Amino acid sequence: METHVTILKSRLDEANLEKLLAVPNEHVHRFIADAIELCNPSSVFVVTDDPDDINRVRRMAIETGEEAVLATEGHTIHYDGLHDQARDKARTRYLVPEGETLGKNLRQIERKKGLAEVKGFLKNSMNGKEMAIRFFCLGPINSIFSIPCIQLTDSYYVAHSEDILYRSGYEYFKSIGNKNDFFRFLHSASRLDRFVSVDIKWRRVYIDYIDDTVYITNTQYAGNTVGFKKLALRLAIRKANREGWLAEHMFIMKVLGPEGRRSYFTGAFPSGCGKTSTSMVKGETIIGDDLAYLRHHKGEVYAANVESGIFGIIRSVNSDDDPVIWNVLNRPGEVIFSNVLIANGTPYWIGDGREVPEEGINYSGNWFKGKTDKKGNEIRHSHKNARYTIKLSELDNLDPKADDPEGVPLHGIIYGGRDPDTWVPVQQSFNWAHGALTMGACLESESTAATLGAEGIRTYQPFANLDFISIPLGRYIQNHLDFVKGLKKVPKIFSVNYFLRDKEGNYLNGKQAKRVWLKWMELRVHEEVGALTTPTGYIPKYDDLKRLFKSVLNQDYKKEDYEQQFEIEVTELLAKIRRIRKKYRASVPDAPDILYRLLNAQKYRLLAARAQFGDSIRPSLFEDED
Ligand code: SPV
Ligand code: MN
Repeated sequence: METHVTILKSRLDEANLEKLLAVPNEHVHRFIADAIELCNPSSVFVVTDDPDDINRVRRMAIETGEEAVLATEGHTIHYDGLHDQARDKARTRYLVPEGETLGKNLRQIERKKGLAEVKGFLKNSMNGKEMAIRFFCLGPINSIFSIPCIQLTDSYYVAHSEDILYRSGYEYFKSIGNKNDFFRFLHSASRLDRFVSVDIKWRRVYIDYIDDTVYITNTQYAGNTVGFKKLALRLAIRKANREGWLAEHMFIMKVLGPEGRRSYFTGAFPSGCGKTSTSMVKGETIIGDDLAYLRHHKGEVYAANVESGIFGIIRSVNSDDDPVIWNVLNRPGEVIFSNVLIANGTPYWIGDGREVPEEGINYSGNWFKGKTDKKGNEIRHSHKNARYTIKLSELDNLDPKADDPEGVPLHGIIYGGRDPDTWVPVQQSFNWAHGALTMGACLESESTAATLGAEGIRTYQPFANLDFISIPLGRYIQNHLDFVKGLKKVPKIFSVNYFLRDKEGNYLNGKQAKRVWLKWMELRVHEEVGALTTPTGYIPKYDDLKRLFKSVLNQDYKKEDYEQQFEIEVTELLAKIRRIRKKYRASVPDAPDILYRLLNAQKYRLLAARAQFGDSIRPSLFEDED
């Protein structure tokens, strides 16, 4: 008899053993047996798709103390402590075989050394705890998008979050036979104090792409620990690159056109830059808010949501701007709140539009107004990166095709970041390569609280995916360029910028303007509205926006606002090209030549425009597109 089955027999009780052995896959058995030997849990619970098993996961999250029940039925709160509040980029590394490299942009460690280190931390880490075994499917089940995966974890908060966020895949695993092509995640929160990982300095997220396995320890923050989110994305990007498709940090939504026409868009924005709020705007429907797989189907590009839930930033969610989410967060139903303030069983967060209670409990323990940390810095009542975890099925604006195994046909792709001074609010690229390279590959954004480190620093964020790109960046870009070769229909590419500011730092657009930009893009993908040709792309004409502002928002859009918002700032745009080019020259040796050619062409168009019109060019000076 194989040794791994012997190990399973000695460590699982009869009921759990039966559930596990019903998955006829020796690779699954081996992965789990090895992990049990390493982490040494006191018990093992195999979670199937059965509601009884899933209910037990919910109960255990409360029994272990990782979640606490709130006043509203189905609501729970989880805290990550003072120091485990965001993705830890510095301690997330690829395990790279000796002699290989993934280039300067990616953090890496020699594979054998990294495996020894992280397995050292994982050794006996589940002593006295239970290991939960979870099977899921990324993308709709039984579709061209499906990727089976397994997570082993000693955190019932993590296991519970996964239930809300992903499609349960135990039966699916049973159907794939002895396939070895699945992603594996092994997580231990390790030593806890008041249910929070304490040995933060030993926090590790190590990605072994040779075995499609990720090892995670000494952290509980979902962005580090829910393997199917950004860790699976890293593995999926490698798989996509091998197989000729795209794995992206993108929402998917439907925008309604005239006479009920349905147009589907994806949008890539760095964390905390309006991705979720765009996918949720009033009047349209959502398919996903964070991760998309894009594949060829019927000679076109089709997109599917990797997930089935939202792990969303709660800051600034209020009843006026986000009525759909607000309702879900304020009525009975399954919601995990994390790192908000709880007072009298009710959650409060920054920007919720309510008065902040005098005291309560938050991620720092007992909280009161004016509380400071050891360094004397104020501890706000709710963390800036506090989150809510909900199922998409809770939303009133969920698109009927959200779970369609075929995905949805993609009409447009949008790139956006926190950009104070370069990009106009919306523009369309001249073609796929121009969009992928001058918008996707040139995306810059000010840093946010979604990752550890300083906020507000302008960083280069190609495709809003840099944190997760797991192959040399030049290859990733080339894969993008090659992706549409030979297709009958190619999606149009746009950029948006919600964060444009004037010299005094005031935002130039209201929060609702994005609804107008979406409608304009919808008309553009069907070639039903004209545009002006600027050096950086096609921009809307004033009259079209005026009409759309009226019909969508019932607002009178002023010509002077248009002139200011869509001004082409040549000096800033040239500086951006110089910044980006320097970055690519310094750290992306395999960047395709066409990137530099297109950036150069853009530079010369900007210089020619400056020679003719000066440095800040009002949009109406540009001509109609050909
Ligand atoms: C993001 O930060 O981009 C998120 C949340 O979507 S997580 O990646 O899980 O931290
Ligand atoms: Mn994200």
